[in-house]
Amino acid sequence: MLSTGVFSFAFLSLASVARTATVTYDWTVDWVWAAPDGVGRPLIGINNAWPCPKIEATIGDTVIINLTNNLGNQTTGLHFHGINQVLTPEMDGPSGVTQCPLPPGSSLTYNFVVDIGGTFWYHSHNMGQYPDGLRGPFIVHDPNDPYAGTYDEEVILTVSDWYHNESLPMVRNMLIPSNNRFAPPIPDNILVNEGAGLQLNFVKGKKYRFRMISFAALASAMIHFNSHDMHLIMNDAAYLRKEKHYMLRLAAAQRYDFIIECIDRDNDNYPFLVSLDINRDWTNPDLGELRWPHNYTGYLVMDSSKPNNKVDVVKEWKPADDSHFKPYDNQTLYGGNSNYDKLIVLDFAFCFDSNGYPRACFNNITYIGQPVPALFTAATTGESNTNPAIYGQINPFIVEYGDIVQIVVNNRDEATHPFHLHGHHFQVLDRPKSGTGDWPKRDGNYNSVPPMRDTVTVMGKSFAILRYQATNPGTWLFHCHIEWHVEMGLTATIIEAPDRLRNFTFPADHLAACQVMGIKTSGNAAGNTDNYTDTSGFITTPSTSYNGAMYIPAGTDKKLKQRSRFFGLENSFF
Ligand SMILES: *[C@@H]1O[C@H](CO)[C@@H](O)[C@H](O)[C@H]1NC(C)=O
Ligand SMILES: *[C@@H]1O[C@H](CO)[C@@H](O)[C@H](O)[C@H]1NC(C)=O
Ligand SMILES: *[C@@H]1O[C@H](CO)[C@@H](O)[C@H](O)[C@H]1NC(C)=O
Ligand SMILES: *[C@@H]1O[C@H](CO)[C@@H](O)[C@H](O)[C@H]1NC(C)=O
Ligand SMILES: *[C@@H]1O[C@H](CO)[C@@H](O)[C@H](O)[C@H]1NC(C)=O
Ligand SMILES: *[C@@H]1O[C@H](CO)[C@@H](O)[C@H](O)[C@H]1NC(C)=O
Ligand SMILES: *[C@@H]1O[C@H](CO)[C@@H](O)[C@H](O)[C@H]1NC(C)=O
Ligand SMILES: *[C@@H]1O[C@H](CO)[C@@H](O)[C@H](O)[C@H]1NC(C)=O
Ligand SMILES: [Cu+2]
Repeated sequence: MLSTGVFSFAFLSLASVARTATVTYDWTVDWVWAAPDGVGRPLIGINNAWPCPKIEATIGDTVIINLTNNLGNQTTGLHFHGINQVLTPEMDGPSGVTQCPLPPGSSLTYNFVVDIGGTFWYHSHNMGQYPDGLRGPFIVHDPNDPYAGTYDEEVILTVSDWYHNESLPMVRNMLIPSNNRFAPPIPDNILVNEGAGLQLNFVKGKKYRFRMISFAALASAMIHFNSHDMHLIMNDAAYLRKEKHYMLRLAAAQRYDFIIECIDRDNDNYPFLVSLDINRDWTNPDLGELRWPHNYTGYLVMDSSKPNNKVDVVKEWKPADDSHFKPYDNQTLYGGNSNYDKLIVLDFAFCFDSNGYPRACFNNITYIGQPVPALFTAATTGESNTNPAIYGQINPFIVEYGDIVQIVVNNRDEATHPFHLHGHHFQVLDRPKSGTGDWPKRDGNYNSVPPMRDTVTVMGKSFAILRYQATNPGTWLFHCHIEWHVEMGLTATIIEAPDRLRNFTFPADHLAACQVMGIKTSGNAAGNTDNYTDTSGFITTPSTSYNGAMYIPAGTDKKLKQRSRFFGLENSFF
């Protein structure tokens, strides 16, 4: 069943949620053959199956995942998107940041406490790997959910763009000098619940809590239900005051929880439409050259003897403006309108590296992974760990414990981009429309009760103002969640409360993974433990040969590698 692709997540029964203090998963990561949209391809699954299973826990639970890499030819790792990893920064998962890539044949245990409830997801955060399938839902139940009792059943609804090629060759084709317009891979299809043809049981009078998650690598998803409104209660695992909406837009990695009541009408089967938005800016008709190429119709089925032949017609997509959603707790903006401790201004534009390869830059600097992951540098360089220069070209920004941090993203590109922060949810103080230009370098009148998210869409040629309080020591990425742009370097690193990371110790399996990979676990970005400000060995130009997550055993002769690529043997073990 799992490999056929026509797969529906069953309705979840609330009664079946076990209230255990520890939730344990034993997972292998494997190549699996599947055809989610009818086209077969190799996919990365878990325990020899795909779609990947869901993680389910209750607030306060410890989640333990023992992950074994059985891929043979690729490294791996997992990130738990939206889980803030309070006191466990080493469990966040991005390769080269908080851990080394997990090599084939090795195991690594993720062990952390889930502190807030809501709808999350997990995914590989290792070299463009999650679009190959390594992603799944992560649900955290909240015993004090303010909306408990206002719905009868829960439904997970995942949406994603889908590619018939593997990530590695697609990113290789993207990172070439002739791609001087920075074109990303364009999806071949759309998946809902990792397959096609979704039909959900829909019973008169019942209320359903949808947990909608975007697993996308590039595209956003517009959603509309025929004859039924969405009563929105959460965005990105942050409660909202209940609001009625008829269209929503989920950017890559975002989540919406909403309640739909099966209205008492004519015992019909109701279509819903999910449309893939790969336009550069859906609000700008001039940039709609790729308007809605992939539509998906699913059905809420009241009477299974009736045919599902209706379609949901949407004349124009006008999704709700999520920058004006209202947080449930009425939390006002941290610090007050223009009162904050640390300002980080990130001007995003596409750029070229010194070899003429297309890249994405913050402040004219592209992120380049360094020999030593940032958290290891922070943990092993003593007093020097407050010096951003020792971390190498990872766009490091130091913030102190307790700082109220304001991040400004100026998007100089015409397209919209969804930005995600690890380690925190942030308030969205302002997110003006496309064409507004840069932040005017002074604080305006911000939304005094701003919504909280972990991923925000920044409009084309415009900006966004985000704020959070730095009470979570760690090395946290801030990046565009378009996976193809991550591979272009559209990432910054917040080094948070480094004074509290000194002498941080890593679990033995983390260190063992690094050892197998031949990666140093102490010193500055190049592993220099004598002179932290000595930048020799730092990587300052991105490699011209992109190998993605391909496993290259430590010490493999470089020439042999190049020759094997030349002969098209990149999938072999040399
Ligand atoms: C993790 O799983 C691997 C493979 O099944 C096993 O060898 C290892 O002992 C497990 N580790 C832990 C900590 O359970
Ligand atoms: C997928 O691979 C085929 C064959 O190499 C190529 O023609 C096509 O352009 C690729 N698609 C993408 C999105 O890269
Ligand atoms: C998808 O649906 C939208 C809205 O109904 C429509 O504008 C668009 O043309 C559709 N796309 C395709 C490929 O049918
Ligand atoms: C938030 O404010 C609204 C409107 O004033 C009010 O109805 C609601 O009770 C408040 N919620 C909380 C949790 O204080
Ligand atoms: C950006 O950096 C490149 C070199 O990496 C330099 O040539 C260019 O002038 C810089 N642009 C700006 C706007 O600073
Ligand atoms: C941290 O380790 C260094 C040596 O690596 C030692 O001098 C220092 O006392 C340690 N600090 C703490 C707070 O343990
Ligand atoms: C550390 O390296 C920097 C840069 O190479 C050099 O200027 C400095 O003198 C070195 N410090 C020591 C103590 O060797
Ligand atoms: C690894 O193996 C899978 C499954 O056989 C294959 O599809 C893939 O292209 C191989 N190579 C790399 C570098 O992933
Ligand atoms: Cu993420």
